[in-house]
Amino acid sequence: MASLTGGLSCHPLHRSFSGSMIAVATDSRLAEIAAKVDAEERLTFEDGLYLDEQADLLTLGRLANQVRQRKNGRYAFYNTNIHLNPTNVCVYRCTFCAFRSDLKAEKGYVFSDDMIRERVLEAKEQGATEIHVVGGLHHLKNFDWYINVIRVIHETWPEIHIKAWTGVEIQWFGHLTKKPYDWVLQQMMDVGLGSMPGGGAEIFDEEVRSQICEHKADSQRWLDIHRAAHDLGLRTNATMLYGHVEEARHRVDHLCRLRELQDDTNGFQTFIPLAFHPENTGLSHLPKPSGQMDLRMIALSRLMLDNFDHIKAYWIMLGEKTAQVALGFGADDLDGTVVHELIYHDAGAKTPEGLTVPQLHRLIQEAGCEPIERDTLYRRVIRDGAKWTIGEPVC
Ligand code: V47
Ligand code: SF4
Repeated sequence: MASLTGGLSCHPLHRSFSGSMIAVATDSRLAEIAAKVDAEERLTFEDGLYLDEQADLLTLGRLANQVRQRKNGRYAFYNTNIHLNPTNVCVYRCTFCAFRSDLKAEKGYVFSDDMIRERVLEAKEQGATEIHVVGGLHHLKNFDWYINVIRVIHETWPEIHIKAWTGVEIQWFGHLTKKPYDWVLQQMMDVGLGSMPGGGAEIFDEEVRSQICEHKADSQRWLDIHRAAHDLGLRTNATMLYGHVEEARHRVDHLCRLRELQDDTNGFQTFIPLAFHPENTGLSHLPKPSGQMDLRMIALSRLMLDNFDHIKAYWIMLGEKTAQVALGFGADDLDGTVVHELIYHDAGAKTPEGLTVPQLHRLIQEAGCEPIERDTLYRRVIRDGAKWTIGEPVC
């Protein structure tokens, strides 16, 4: 008969909970890393690689949870938000993308000003504090068209925070206008841009990038754009797309490059590991990342990104169940109510199109955490019936 600790412990990635304690006691390398986590010391690239390739899930989770508790206690954040993807027509052809459309394809769409206004009024009706705006790089739309998207949102409802445009889109606007990134960003801020989401980062390694998103902004440009945004006082997020053709060394390298920039600017708010969804993409022959991998990426990110305040378990792509468990593996944020998400649903995500606040509360409370509604900038949202006000930063 298999012993309680030994049944699954033959492979280091499959240890039981008590096996996780034994792992630290018997694996001197893991013990060394655990001691660094205890002492709040920075982990090296080699530490990260060891954790990614060798550590069992429960040890990873236990260490990551230790950091999460230190930074955010029992709090688990969410926000009330809505998505707007103003066009899916895109000049690029990232192999992992199911959302994009060719210019003349039947699937292609472009939002009119009225459609944008309607979406904003829907957000207002739902009490959303944030609108998340990203889309394709349309062959025929000029910079003014993208400026107009932000202007229309802001004029329709100035109170809503506009989190818009990935680094890839900002790079495209630079290409269209032949102006530097800080000029492009300033123009957007002048019409209402409040912060930037973390998309477009994918995997920074140039070789991997050439396989999955050959032509779009390279890693240095993505990092330069986020640096320029931080220098202008814009807060931004960062992501990493995992579970496709990359290897552990690429993931750890990605996290180290982000950590380096954050050391300089402290402008990133949250990191979101994004699980690859293969359906309807050019990589549909690949399997979806497993639950094991999803939790490992949350935990690894929490441990490597010691200078990031928040790690987001984006429930839309992880599924509610894994996102809930991730709150005990290093994540402290679930993103939000997320109405009208298209990028993952086009790629086969089976999650609902949105969650209600009571549903988010239940997920968080069952995980033993305290739900805190935040705005985009991690300030507490105080609700009084249909009205809301913004309080102090939570942590
Ligand atoms: O850059 C595209 C990814 C990103 C697929 O900042 C895919 O708060 C998996 O960045 N499978 C856009 N991923 C979404 C994004 C995001 C999401 C939620 C919150 C925030 C934030 C940012 O989605 C893209 C790409 O990395 N993506 N296609 C796919 N098939
Ligand atoms: Fe275009 Fe973005 Fe899709 Fe790449 S991920 S094809 S840039 S919409």
